[in-house]
Amino acid sequence: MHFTKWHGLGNDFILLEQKPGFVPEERLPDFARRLCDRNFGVGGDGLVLVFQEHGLLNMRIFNADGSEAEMCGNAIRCVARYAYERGLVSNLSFEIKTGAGIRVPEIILDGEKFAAVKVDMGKPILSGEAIPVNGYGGKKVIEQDILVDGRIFKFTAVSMGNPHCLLFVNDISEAPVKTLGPLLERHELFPKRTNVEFIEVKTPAEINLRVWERGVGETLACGTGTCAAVVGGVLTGRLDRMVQVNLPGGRLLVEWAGNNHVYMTGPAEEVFKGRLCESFLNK
Ligand code: ZDR
Repeated sequence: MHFTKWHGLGNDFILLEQKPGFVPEERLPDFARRLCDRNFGVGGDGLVLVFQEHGLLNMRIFNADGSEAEMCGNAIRCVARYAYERGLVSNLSFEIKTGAGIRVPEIILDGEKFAAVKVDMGKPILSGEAIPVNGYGGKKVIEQDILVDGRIFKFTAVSMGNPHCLLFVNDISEAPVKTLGPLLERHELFPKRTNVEFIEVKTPAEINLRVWERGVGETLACGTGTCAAVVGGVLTGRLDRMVQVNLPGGRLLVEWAGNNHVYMTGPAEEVFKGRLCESFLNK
C-alpha cells in the first residue's frame, strides 16, 4: 500500500488515498496510532485518509493517539495540494468533505507554480454546548475562569469544527504548554477534550502561537487553532480581523471576513513517498 508523507509548517501527516474499509473501521484508530508512532511506524502527527465518495472528495483525520478529529487546517491544505497535483480535481477551487462539514480550499499559483493554499474554513462556532464546553448552554465562552493545577486562568473557547481553548499569555517562550496543555486537554469542562492554544499578541495584526494538540501533544503548527486564536482575539478586542500568525513551524495568514467565514492561507509540502509492508498492515 502506497502512502505519501506531508507537512504544513512542520505539522506532519501520513496521507493514504484509501477508502476507510481498507482496514475494518474498528481497527482504524489502532492502525493510525501504530502508523504515527515515530519509532515503530512511519511517524507523524496524524493520519489522513483521502477518498472519493458520491462524487465528492473526502478527508478523515486521525490524531497520533488514534482518536479521530473532525477537522484539521494544516492537513486540508496538504489534501488540497495532493488532489490538485494528482488530478483528482480539475479546478483551482473545490470542495472537500470533512468530519466538520464541507470546506473549500483554493490553490494559489505563482505563474504555473504552486504557491499556497487558501482555505475557506467556514464559520466559527461560538455556542458553549456546540464547541463543546460544559455549563455554558448556548452562550459564548469568552474570558471565563478555569481552575487548573490549583490556579485560575482566563480562557476563551472557539470551535472551528474541532474544539479549541485559548489562553492569552505575555511571553510565548515561557508559556507552560507542556504542563498546562495536557491538563486543559482533559479538563472536565471539555467533554470531547480540547486543543489548547497559547497566544502572545505582538500587535493587533500579529501574534505568536504555540499549541498543545488534542491527541498529539505540542506540535509545530495548528491550522484550526490559528483560526480559532484570531476569532478569540477579535472577540476579546485584542486583534484586527486580518492577522499574521507566527508558529514554531512557520507563518499562516488568517482573516475573519465580513461574511463571518474564516480564511486561512499557508503552505503544504510533500516530503516523501513510501510503501507499507504487508506485515505492518496485517498486524
Ligand atoms: C491542529 C490541527 N493539526 C490543525 O492543523 O488544524 C488539527 C489536528 C486535529 C486536532 N489534534 C484535534 O482536533 O484533535
